[in-house]
Amino acid sequence: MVKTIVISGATSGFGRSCAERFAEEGWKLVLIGRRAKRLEEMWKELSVKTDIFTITLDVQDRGKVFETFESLPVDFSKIDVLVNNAGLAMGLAPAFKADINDWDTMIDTNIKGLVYCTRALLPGMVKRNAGQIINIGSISGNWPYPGGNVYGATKAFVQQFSRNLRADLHGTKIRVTNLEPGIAETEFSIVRFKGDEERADKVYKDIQALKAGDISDIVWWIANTPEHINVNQIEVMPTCQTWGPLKIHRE
Ligand code: NDP
Ligand code: 8X3
Repeated sequence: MVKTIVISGATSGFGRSCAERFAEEGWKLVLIGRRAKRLEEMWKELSVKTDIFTITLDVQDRGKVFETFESLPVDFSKIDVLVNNAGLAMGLAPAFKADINDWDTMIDTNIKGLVYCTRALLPGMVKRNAGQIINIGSISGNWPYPGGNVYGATKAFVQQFSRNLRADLHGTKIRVTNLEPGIAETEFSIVRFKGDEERADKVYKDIQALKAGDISDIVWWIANTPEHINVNQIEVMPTCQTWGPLKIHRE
């Protein structure tokens, strides 16, 4: 039986790489993103390999998220895996200088968007007593860093939400994982720095950051673990990334 995966944030980075990987393996894809042109290009590229349904959708829009998932075409309506990947960081300013609009956008996307997609698809999974949710958290949900303020806090939410989902799904066959990557070279920093590509490039200068394909490999592995195994959480960093010491301010 061909499986179906929903990937939010499929137009770039981890999401795009997951789409390519799962298409290669013959899964049916439901791809979500705001950039319609990219979705169209991906449909053209990947539909030679598998069946694809693309949805231009902003996951911040609660009404549209529910409407969309309630009206999926029959062939794409039995979702085996949901990858809640759509997300972003905006800015790196300290909390006392950060743009409050950026905070709203991160909360609305990384928390509320993820919650909407989950809530919309979960009843079907429970009814079928089958399914898997793979949330894309971040090391920033585990470890603080200057300027990480609301971004990291949204990812801490994702971690605890993932665990609480497991608690609610006790006794079902539905599995939930929080995958927590460290620094990875995608469009993430271009978005964080609002299109400043020079600043974004500096983030990855002279380092071997994680690649989108590293993460899609892990997503593929999680999705193919035997049904009796639930991977609760996985934190991955590139080897070049480690923790800093605690800082002490001296007068
Ligand atoms: P990219 O910027 O390359 O990809 C982000 C994706 O999310 C895009 O496809 C974008 O599509 C989509 N997206 C953003 N906002 C929305 C929205 N409101 N509705 C629908 N789709 C949306 O970044 P990454 O691939 O790196 O990021 C993917 C996830 O991984 C994010 O949750 C991020 O926080 C997380 N992460 C990233 C790390 C990194 O260092 N790169 C490390 C740890 C976690 P579109 O613009 O078309 O809507
Ligand atoms: C992205 C990783 O460390 O840049 O979630 O916040 S980090």
